[in-house]
Amino acid sequence: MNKNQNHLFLQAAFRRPVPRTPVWMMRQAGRYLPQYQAIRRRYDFLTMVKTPEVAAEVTLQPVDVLGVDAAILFSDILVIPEALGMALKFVEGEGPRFSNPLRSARDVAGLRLEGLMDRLSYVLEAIALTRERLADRVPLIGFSGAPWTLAVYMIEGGASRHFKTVKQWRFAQTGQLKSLLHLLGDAVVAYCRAQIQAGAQAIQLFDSWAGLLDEAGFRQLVLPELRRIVKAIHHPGVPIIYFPRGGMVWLDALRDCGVDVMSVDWTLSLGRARAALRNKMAVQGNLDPTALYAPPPVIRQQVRQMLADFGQGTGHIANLGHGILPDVPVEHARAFIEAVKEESPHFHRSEERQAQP
Ligand code: 1CP
Repeated sequence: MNKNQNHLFLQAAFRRPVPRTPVWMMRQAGRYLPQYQAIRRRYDFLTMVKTPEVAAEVTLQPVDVLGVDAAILFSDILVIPEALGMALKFVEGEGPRFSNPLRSARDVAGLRLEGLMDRLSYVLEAIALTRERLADRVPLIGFSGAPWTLAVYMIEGGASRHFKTVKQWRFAQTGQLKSLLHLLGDAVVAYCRAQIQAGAQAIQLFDSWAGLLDEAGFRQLVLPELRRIVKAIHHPGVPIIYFPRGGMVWLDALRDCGVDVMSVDWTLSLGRARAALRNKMAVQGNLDPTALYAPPPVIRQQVRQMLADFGQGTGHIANLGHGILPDVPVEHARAFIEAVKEESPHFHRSEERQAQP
């Protein structure tokens, strides 16, 4: 196998020339895969996450079944709050729940940062085992929730309709929220550094609830922690990806946040995202995940549009604009991956033509 091809994802993340656009999908290790469901029937979700053998196996499934250009560790963003001392449960058909959501400054003070990585050692073991099994076929992405998104779950206790409690903190208990975000920043730094040490070849920071904030809140509460984290976890050759879902209106403010790749949701075309970022970093994304319910010919046409929206040049990692949905047919996921692989070389060939004198 061509070694250079294997690292398309890393090349594109650093905006080096690539023969085609690399592609993977957020939440690619998950319920839409029958191979995942078969294992999931035997274990509950947290047991899977905490058993390195199982986590490694599930991480490899989309690489084997779909031929994606990167693997992402099978885990969850909520393992940090759990390791800080919060009781986490995944309720069938409902999602994650904390039985003791944060309610006061005292609750924040009770979170245990000390010894955090001892309690998360299963993640590092899973990374080492996955790297071994991957044998360098494709790079392995490690990840963490960003502080704001972690705080949303820790304060709300789970998914929420109006996010009243966390908004209450944002407007009426800002100091308390800031100290929580700072503590989470420290946790994210320790966690990401350890993942890189263990073998993660890229880090994605998921800020899935960025879009709940107002602009002043985003600037005051999210950006400073993001900059601090990015500086602290920087490691040569390991790109950092940031995914602020719903935060596309703030891309201009994110231009100088220091990440290598901005993960773009489906609301903004890649061309406009690139312009807002002044071409300072690579972009990842951004097909609407619900487009995968459409028949494969429509998926292919949408992929062509996405590639055309990005335009000429390197620095695009194809992905969805958010995670793949659990009831998408596997054949449609495959159609997405194959369409990127087959359609994108045309864009890269014209780039070569342009480069010739
Ligand atoms: O029932 C099951 O089998 C569990 C479903 C599931 C899965 C497969 C959950 C529960 N988490 C995961 C894996 C997961 N979560 C990965 C694995 C790697 C991959 O394939 O991408 C990753 C990266 C995550 C990250 C994650 N968890 C995010 C950020 C990304 C996003 O989608 O916004 C968030 C918000 C979570 C919380 C979470 N965990 C699980 C669910 C159903 C949720 C969302 C809850 C909600 O709707 O608020």
